Amino acid sequence: MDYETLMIKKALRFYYITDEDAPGLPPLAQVEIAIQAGATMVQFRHKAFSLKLFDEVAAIRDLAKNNSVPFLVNDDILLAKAVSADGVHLGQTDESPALARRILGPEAIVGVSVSTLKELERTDLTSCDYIGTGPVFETRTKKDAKPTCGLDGLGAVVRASALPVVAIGGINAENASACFRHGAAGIAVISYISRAANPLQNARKLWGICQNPPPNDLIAS
Ligand code: 3NM
Repeated sequence: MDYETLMIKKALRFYYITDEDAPGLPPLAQVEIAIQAGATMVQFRHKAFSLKLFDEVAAIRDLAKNNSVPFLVNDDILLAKAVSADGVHLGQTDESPALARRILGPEAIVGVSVSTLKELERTDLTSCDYIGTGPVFETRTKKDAKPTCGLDGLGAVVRASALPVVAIGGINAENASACFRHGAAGIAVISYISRAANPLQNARKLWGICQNPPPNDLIAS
């Protein structure tokens, strides 16, 4: 495995994504908690972003950078560029990873969402560093989430893809280990932290698993 892939896999291990709707816990405070617990990558996600929120994004970027945690922006390549993010995460209906690569440059981290093997087939991965696959489990955080793919769906994408895969959707301390056993390089989490009664406690539980994840059963089988 080349050095770059190793670094990406390490960053994907415990990936926190911000929640614009978490009652009483704004995104910056969420990220503080996630990083305090050990988050290895942070993504700013806001479905109704406007430039009024630019200072908030910049503060989250600074917090991540000061802690040497890669910082990505969801969907918006120009915002990623404007805030000097380390990269962008794109959905299937966003601009292409190739355009993100052209705008953000060779060092940027570019991720893409792939829910099914069919989507994997039609996605040009040449400009991508990693894949996000989900929802693995039921989620109430993403309004337009696709049907769950389950652990088998996750494993199928892992087997068919040369890129590292981060599992997303409904992930918590009870099911995170299974995602690693099905070959995920990491877990991406929102509400198990952002909407928890005790966000730091939940984040620490996840880090406990991510720090020393179980081996990938797919390699053995
Ligand atoms: N993307 P939670 S599921 C942002 O399937 C997102 O691509 C998904 O939130 C996908 O951890 C999801 O609260 C929401 O379930 C994840």
